[in-house]
Amino acid sequence: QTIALVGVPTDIGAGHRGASMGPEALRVAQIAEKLRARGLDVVDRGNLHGPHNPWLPPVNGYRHLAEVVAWNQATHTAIYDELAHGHLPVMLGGDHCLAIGTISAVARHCREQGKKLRVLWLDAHADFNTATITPSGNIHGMPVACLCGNGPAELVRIGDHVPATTPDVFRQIGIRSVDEGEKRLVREAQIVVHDMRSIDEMGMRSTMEQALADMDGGTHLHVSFDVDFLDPIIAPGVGTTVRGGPNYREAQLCMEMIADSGRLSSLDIVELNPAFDKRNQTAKLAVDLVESLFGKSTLLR
Ligand code: DIR
Ligand code: MN
Ligand code: MN
Ligand code: MN
Repeated sequence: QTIALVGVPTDIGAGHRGASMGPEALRVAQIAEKLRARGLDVVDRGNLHGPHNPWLPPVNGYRHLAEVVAWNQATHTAIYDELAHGHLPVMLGGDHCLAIGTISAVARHCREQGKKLRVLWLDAHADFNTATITPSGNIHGMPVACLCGNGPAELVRIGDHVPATTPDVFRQIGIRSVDEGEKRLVREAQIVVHDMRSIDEMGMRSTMEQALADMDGGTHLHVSFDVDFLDPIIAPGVGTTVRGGPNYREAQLCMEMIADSGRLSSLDIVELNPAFDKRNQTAKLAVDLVESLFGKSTLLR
């Protein structure tokens, strides 16, 4: 199966500038070459295009809504097209608002193919904010809510179906920062959250066994990897660090267990921000983890 890298160079939904440099940082860290070295067929589609970041304050609870819509429409089209051709799309972000485009495309593909969707949301944050409760107006804090139908009409209707998907498809892992109003919405939607306390108590192994349970040959597994999932000691190159995330070994085990499931069918790598990084170390770490996600292990090839 061909892996298609799709760069989406924007920080339109973020609270800091610089995630727009993420796709190039991942290329400099040799994401394509490292996956090819594993015997995988990789094509780099280059970058999508969209509006520049005007860096304005929120309007009615949203920053840059029109620009976020434009970038997500382009992302939806590109990712849907890759899936329709049987390819495995890897979206190189860009900030996490772009998951509205990717996951709406994946959900559409699943409906057409009669597949069951499972989304692993690897993140420090729940990304379930809405216009009324957001502390920032930044739409990268809202993609899960938008995908579940709770957001502005322009974003909620991206794709072919409203809502694009439902809370039950998500498994959130690594969560340790949920805003005051957001907590109640996450509980009410009954999203399955494996927060850091739960990972501390039961370990990454049991966490991932639960998150990957009840999948079968008809399951499309999408991984939305917000790089701020990782502990900032190992991954400083993100805009919104939150201390107390998974360490290197825990992150590796997480990726290895996803690979072992054999169901990985699409991937987002988002929120990498080279402006906060040193010598591209966070991009290199992300690529190292993505190699494990695609099956690299110590003794097997
Ligand atoms: C915060 C930060 N919860 C917000 N969110 C994210 O502004 O909504 N940072 N996603 O990566
Ligand atoms: Mn092909
Ligand atoms: Mn996120
Ligand atoms: Mn995050």
